Amino acid sequence: MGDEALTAGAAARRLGVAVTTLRTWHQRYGLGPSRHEPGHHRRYTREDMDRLQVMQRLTAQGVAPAEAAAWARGAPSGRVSSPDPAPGQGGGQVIALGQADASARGLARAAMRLDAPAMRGLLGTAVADRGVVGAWTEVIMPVLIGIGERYAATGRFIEVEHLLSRTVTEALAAVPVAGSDWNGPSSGVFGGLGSSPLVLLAAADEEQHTLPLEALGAALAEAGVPSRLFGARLPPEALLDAVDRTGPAVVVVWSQLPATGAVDQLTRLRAVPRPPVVVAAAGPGWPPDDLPPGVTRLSSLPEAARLVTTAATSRST
Ligand code: B12
Repeated sequence: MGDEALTAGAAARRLGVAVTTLRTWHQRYGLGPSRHEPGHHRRYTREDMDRLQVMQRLTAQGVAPAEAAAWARGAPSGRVSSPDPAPGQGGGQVIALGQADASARGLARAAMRLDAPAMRGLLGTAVADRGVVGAWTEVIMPVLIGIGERYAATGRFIEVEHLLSRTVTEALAAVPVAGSDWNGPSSGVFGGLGSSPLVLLAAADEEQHTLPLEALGAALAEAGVPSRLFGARLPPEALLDAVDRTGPAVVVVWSQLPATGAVDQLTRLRAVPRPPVVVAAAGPGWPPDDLPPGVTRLSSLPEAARLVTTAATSRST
């Protein structure tokens, strides 16, 4: 943090707690901001943040707030010792995030504490402030990749991954379709562009990873483009039936793992009587340089949102 001093909002984001929690800690336990510049609200210095981190960690471990505050007040440099974490609390565990920004760090901390309300708050703020693409690439993706690495290194924290995934799903599903009474990417209600969504988003056969597709559905919703988002592991026959019944302009199939990236799923989509204008393969599970003719590869969320919006909008006009 250097000499930088933080407002209450910035301090709360960095810690992954609500601003009201910081106020309570200030008023009841004396853990307030100490830097004062005339004409400005007080700011949290690095030493204040060290104390707050101790407070946050101990309260998350079940230590009573007054006791936690006493430990925290004895922590001027962040090198303070603290009581052992309560059994099962995983105290002191962190997700390594490299250069990720403060909101991503706050989300990672809230995820490791299994604090779903704090995660919801941070995700809601990130989507509102940065839009879906910004929230996904700057805040959500770094934390997902970090927790994936943590899992690979330790075989642990599957519970963190599941709760984080669940809250990300909730935040993305809550994005309404702009300019429409259609209810968002996971809704089946028709409306918006024409009478039925022209975009179909599906996970490949046996593929359980769906969050990037959910991000795409939310980014499209934000751009006013409704989509039908199927959940995990859509069998290829069911996908063909859905295409046959709804005649979409665009079908995006997500494969995260090479084991689910069999390209015949894509070939068959091109061979239906009324093929979609765009059949797209998205995700790292597809072969790197061997897609069937006529299949478009999508490599990032901004690219996918742009291309799908263009294809769906030109078909609807
Ligand atoms: C969340 C998660 C889960 C959740 C998924 C929940 C859900 N609703 O999606 C659950 C718990 C279900 C799960 C299950 C499993 N998982 Co998992 N999971 C993850 C995690 C943490 C995030 C997945 C994700 O959303 N990635 C998307 C972004 C964040 O990452 P990315 O794909 O690398 O992003 C690149 C591109 O895809 C692109 N991109 C990013 N976003 C978007 C969006 C669009 C639209 C586009 C076009 C591109 C794009 O940009 C990035 C840079 O190139 C990853 C870690 C990781 N690094 O991905 C592990 C990970 C993918 N899982 C892994 C594993 C091993 C599994 C399981 C096999 C575990 C098990 N033993 O059961 C099962 C898979 C079962 C199956 N058949 O699918 C491994 C895969 C290793 C490998 N390469 O083979 C990973 C990498 C974790 C790890 N490091 O070990 N998982």
